[in-house]
Amino acid sequence: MKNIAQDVQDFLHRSRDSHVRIAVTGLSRAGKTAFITSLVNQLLYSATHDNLPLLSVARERRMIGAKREPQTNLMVPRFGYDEAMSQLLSTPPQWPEPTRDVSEIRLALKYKPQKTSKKLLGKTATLHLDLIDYPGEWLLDLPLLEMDFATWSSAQWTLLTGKRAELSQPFQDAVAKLDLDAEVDEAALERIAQCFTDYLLACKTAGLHWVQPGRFVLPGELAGAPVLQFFPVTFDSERKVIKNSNLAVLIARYKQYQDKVVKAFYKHHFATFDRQIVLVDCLQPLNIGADAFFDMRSAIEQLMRSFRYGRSGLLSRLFAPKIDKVLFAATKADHVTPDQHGNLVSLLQQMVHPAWQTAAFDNIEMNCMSMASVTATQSGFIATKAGQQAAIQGTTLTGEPLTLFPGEVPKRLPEPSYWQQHGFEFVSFQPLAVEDTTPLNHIRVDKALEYLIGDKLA
Ligand SMILES: Nc1nc2c(ncn2[C@@H]2O[C@H](COP(=O)(O)OP(=O)(O)OP(=O)(O)O)[C@@H](O)[C@H]2O)c(=O)[nH]1
Ligand SMILES: [Mg+2]
Repeated sequence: MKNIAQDVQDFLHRSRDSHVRIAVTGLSRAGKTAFITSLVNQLLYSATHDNLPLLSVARERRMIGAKREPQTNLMVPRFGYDEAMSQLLSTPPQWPEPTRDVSEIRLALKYKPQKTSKKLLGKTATLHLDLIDYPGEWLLDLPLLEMDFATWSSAQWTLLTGKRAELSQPFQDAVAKLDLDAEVDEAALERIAQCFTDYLLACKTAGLHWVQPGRFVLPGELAGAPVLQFFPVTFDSERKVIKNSNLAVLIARYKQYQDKVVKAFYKHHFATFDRQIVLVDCLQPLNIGADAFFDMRSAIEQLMRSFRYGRSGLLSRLFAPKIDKVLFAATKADHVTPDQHGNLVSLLQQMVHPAWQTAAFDNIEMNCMSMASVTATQSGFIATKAGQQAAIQGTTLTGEPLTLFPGEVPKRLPEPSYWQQHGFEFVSFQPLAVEDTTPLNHIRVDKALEYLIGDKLA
């Protein structure tokens, strides 16, 4: 539990422009952990290296130094920066593990202010920066707060077409045998919830992102708890719910899940953020195929709809965060040649267009860019019969050196013909090796930082 003195101090810091909380949002595997690790790493090196030329405070040599600080919320585990770094620095270099639980990190950035108001307070100033990391799956539960059990159930059943119909067959067979009005059968509910979880896991393996409820696939400390033992059923919302029936218990558990799990997560971690970065990996689904690509687009759209920033938005109604800037970043830009970065940004703009419009309407500043938190390739040119061709070079996860032109990134949402041509080749590479005395290689993390905190370091 945060103590009151700390709360008051946080409040004073925030009001003096010396504290900022950044919500790092993104679906699973979007690159949140890599981004937070790189951001911390880059800032820790920024006073001694020229690694952040696009961040004014660093370019103008006003950065004095950065250090990790004890976080204020003692109930949340510390972000595993050292663990992530030791994986990136190992031989061969490895990517950090997928995130299984929520964690937090706080940095103090000491700098020489330019602003007269800050100068009056002293020759140096400190900005405290809070970041949290969590499994991307948990984010998908936000839209669930706006639906009752009947609405959620029906939305889930509507999804069961095509690939999802096939993957969910065992679940559909199991649920068909359940009598909703009969007295609750806990064991049956547990069994069917497991079938539903297996279906969600199969969706993930097939590259589909819209997987709800998020805790079913990554339960954290709730593994095995009855609050995770519900599933969507088809029923008429007018239907009379018999006390202590299977249906009554499903409804109650869903409600508990909304209140005790989802709402609690957002309340503790998203209630007070000031700025948001939304990380999107457009490339991986482009590689898997149309289903995965449009599934991800719809996941992002639904998510951003719930994040609606204006006063009418769900989060605003629940917790009133004072968000004033949002940055959309296409991650893993080092997977394409630099001439494709422009296309990557236009594709991202198209993907997030609805969210962008809403936010613009509510006067929130927004921007789109492409970035690589930790680069895994080097770009260059190779000679071909047709002349010089842009290419990237890296080491695959199995240790093979590889040079390739991964393909053109479509500027717009791809037409059906795109998928027939198999336009894009996404290969996973090891991160580039660095010494433990130099910062990680990145592309435009400094531009992201300038947008997110540049003004706070003026
Ligand atoms: N080439 C390249 N690959 C990246 C970069 N960032 C992330 N990746 C790849 O994407 C994978 C997922 O990145 P994470 O940072 O773990 O993603 P996450 O959003 O934290 O994922 P969850 O914890 O599962 O929600 C990594 O294991 C890398 O393979 C990047 O900047 N460049
Ligand atoms: Mg992660």
